[in-house]
Amino acid sequence: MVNVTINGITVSVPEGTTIKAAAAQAGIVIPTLCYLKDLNEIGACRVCCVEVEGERRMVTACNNPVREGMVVHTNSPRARETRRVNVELILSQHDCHCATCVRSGNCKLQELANDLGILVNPYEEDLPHGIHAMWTTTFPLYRDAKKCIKCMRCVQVCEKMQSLGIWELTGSGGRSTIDVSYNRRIKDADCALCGQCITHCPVGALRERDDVQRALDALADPDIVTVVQIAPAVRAAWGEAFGLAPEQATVARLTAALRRMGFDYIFDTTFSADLTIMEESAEFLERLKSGALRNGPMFTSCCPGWVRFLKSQYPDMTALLSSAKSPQQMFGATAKTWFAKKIGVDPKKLFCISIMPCLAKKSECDLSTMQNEDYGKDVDLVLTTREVDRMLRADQINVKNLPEEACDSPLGTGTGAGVIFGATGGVMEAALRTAYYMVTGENPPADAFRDVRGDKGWREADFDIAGTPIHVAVVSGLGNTRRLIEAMREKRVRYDFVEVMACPGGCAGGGGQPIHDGEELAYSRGSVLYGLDEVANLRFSHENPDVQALYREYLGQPLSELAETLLHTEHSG
Ligand code: HC0
Ligand code: SF4
Repeated sequence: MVNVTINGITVSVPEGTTIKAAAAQAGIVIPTLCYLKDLNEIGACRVCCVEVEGERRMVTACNNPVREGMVVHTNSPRARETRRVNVELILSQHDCHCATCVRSGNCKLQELANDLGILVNPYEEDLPHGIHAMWTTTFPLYRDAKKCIKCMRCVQVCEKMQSLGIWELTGSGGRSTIDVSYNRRIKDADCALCGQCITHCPVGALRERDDVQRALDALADPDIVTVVQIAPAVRAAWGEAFGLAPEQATVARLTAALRRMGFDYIFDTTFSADLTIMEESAEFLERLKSGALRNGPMFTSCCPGWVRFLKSQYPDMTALLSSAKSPQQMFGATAKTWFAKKIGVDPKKLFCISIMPCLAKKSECDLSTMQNEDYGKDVDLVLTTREVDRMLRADQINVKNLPEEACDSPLGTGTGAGVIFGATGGVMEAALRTAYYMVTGENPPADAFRDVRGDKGWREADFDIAGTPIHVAVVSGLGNTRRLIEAMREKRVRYDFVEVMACPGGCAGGGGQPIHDGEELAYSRGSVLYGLDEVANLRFSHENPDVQALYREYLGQPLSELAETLLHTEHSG
C-alpha cells in the first residue's frame, strides 16, 4: 500500500493506483474530459493536471500513479490556473455555438467552462479543421470536425472495444485532428454503425443523422397514416432525459406521449420480437435436424451492427446467419400487409417509423433486401431514443404528468420473452424457451435458460432439449465478437447457436440511447427489462395472442412460403 496526501487528506491505496483514483477514494473529484476507465487513460486533455509538491511540472492525474509520501494539491493557485488555461486552449479550437449543438446541456466541455467561469475566450483562433469538416449528410453517423477536441475517446472505443479502428489521429500540433483512418470516407470504411463512438464523445463532435423533420413531415401529411413501433430497449431508457425513474418511464407512458404528438397507430416491437422467435426457433430446429449445424452454428441476425460487421470482416461466414429478418423489419412487413389489409389502407400510404436505441437500424431499413414492389420499404424511418426525446421536448410534452395508455392493437402486444430482446442474452433465452416448446409440446420453466444471462462480454451455456445437447454462446461488443469468431475459425470453440449484439450489454447500451458521460448503463437498463419479463403475464413468444392470430389468419405457420417471403432475407443487400 502507498500513503498519499491529497488536499490535506491522507489515504492509503494499492501500489499503481492513479492520482485520480486515489483522490476519488478521498472523496475528491478531479475533472477530466478525455478519461475513460480502461479505454482512454492517456492524459490527452490535460484538464486533470494537479500540483505535486517537489515536481516542477504539473502532473496529469488520470495516468500517473501515486508514490509513497506524495503530497498533491488539486485546487492550489497553480492547479486552478493550469486547469483554466487548458480548458481555454481547448475552447480556442472548438466551435462554441452551444445553442445549436445537439449536446447543449449534456456536454462535459460546456459544463467545465461554466464551472470555471470562462466567460470570454482569450485564445480564439480560426484554425482549419481538417478535410472532412464538410461531412456527408446522408450517412447515419455524422461528424462535426469543428467540435472535435481530440480527446481520443472515439479512436480508442472503436479500436479497443469494437476492434474496427475507424478513427485515427492525423496532422500534428495545432493542426492535429481526428479523421477516418487510412484517408477513407466514412461510408467506405467498415463502420458497423454501432454508435459507441457517439455515446462516448464528451462533446457534440459525433451524433446520429437527424431524421426528426422527416417524421414531422409524415405527421403533417393528411394522406399518410403513421405507424410507430417502440423497440424493447427504448422502454429502459427514454425517460432518463426527463429524470423519470424506470417505473415511471414505461412504454405505456411513452405511448401516451406519442399519441399527443399525433401518431396514428402506436405499436410495440416486442410483438415482432415474438414473431422473430417463432421463425428463428423453427429455423434453428430445422438446421439441427438436417445436420446443417455441423458446418457451424446459427448466428442471430437481428442486430444490424453485427450483420454489417460480419459482412465486412468475415464475408465467408454470412451463410451462418439466421435468414430471419430483425424484429424491426418483420414489424414493417407485417404492418404493410396483414395490418394494412385489416384497416383497409393502401400500404403505400402507411409510413412506418421505428423508435430504436440504435444507429445501424437507420441503415438496415434502407437495404434493398428490406423492401419490395408491393408496398415499398418495410420500415420508412428510424429515430433513435435521443431523437424522440428531443421531439418530446420540442413539443413541450409534460411526460411526468401523462397517464399510461395501452398500445394499439393488434401489433401492440409483446411477451416478456420479447422484452428481454433488448438485453444481451435475451434473444437466445427467448428462442430457447420456444424451441423447447416446439420440440416437446410443453413449456419449460420460464427461467430454464437463465444461464445465458450475465455481464461477461462472452458467455457460454449448455442445455438439453428433449435429449439433444445444445451448446450456445452469447456475445456483445464487436471486440468480443471478433475474439469469438477467431476462436471458432481456429476450432478452439464450437457452438450450435450464437447470439451477437454489436453494443456491449446489447441494445440497452445502444448507440442511440441517452448519453450520460462516463457512465455505462447497459446492464442496469438490462435488469429493468429482465424485471419486466419476470412480472409479465406471458413469458413465451408462442403464447402471444396477436402472433397466434397472425399465423392463423395470414401466415399459416412458421417458415411457410408467405412467412419466408415476408419475414426472411438473404442478408446479401
Ligand atoms: Fe434491439 Fe431488436 S432488440 S435489435 O437490440 O432483435 O435496436 O431494443 O429493436 O429489430 O426486438 C435495437 C432493441 C430492437 C430489432 C428487437 C432485435
Ligand atoms: Fe466505430 Fe461504431 Fe463509431 Fe462506426 S459507429 S466508427 S464502428 S465506434
